[in-house]
Amino acid sequence: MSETERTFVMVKPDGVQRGLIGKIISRFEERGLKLVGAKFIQIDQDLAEDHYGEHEDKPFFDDLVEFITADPVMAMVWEGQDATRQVRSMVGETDPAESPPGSIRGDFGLDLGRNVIHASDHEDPGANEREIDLFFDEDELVEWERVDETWLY
Ligand code: RTP
Ligand code: MG
Repeated sequence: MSETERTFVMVKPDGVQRGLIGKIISRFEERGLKLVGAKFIQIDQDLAEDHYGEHEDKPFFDDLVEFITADPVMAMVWEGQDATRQVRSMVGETDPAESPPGSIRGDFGLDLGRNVIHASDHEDPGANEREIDLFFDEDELVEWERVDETWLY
């Protein structure tokens, strides 16, 4: 059995404005992942620049920061077996046009710059923990047991 881990997920401002928070949360719940942290916030400039720091030299960086700070986001931590990889496979590719139907970006997105959701990169070791630390204090994360866990694992 793979390791249980936590991953960081965020419904971006376009997903919030389009009323997709509930649908997106339902997908992760139904998959069997466990919500252990959530906050509805508006990201400020500093947090945006930290979060997307890996892209600071890219031509799209300023637009990306402007977009992610423009309106509220729903920031969450989800826990489960191999959660980072599982969530990324549910999210799809960076470009919705390359994302298969059935994935979140493939079902809800059309445009690269309006791709509805962020999730920690499973190919970047430690990205999940780094992003969780950036957005959440330890005491904002809740340890609990889902009643169906015995039947998931
Ligand atoms: P995210 O970090 O937002 O979850 O997206 P991702 O891992 O799939 O993609 P990443 O490479 O980390 O890029 C971050 C966001 O920047 C925008 N982007 N624009 N114009 C471009 O070529 C370009 N490339 C990336 C996308 O909105 C992407 O989600
Ligand atoms: Mg990324």
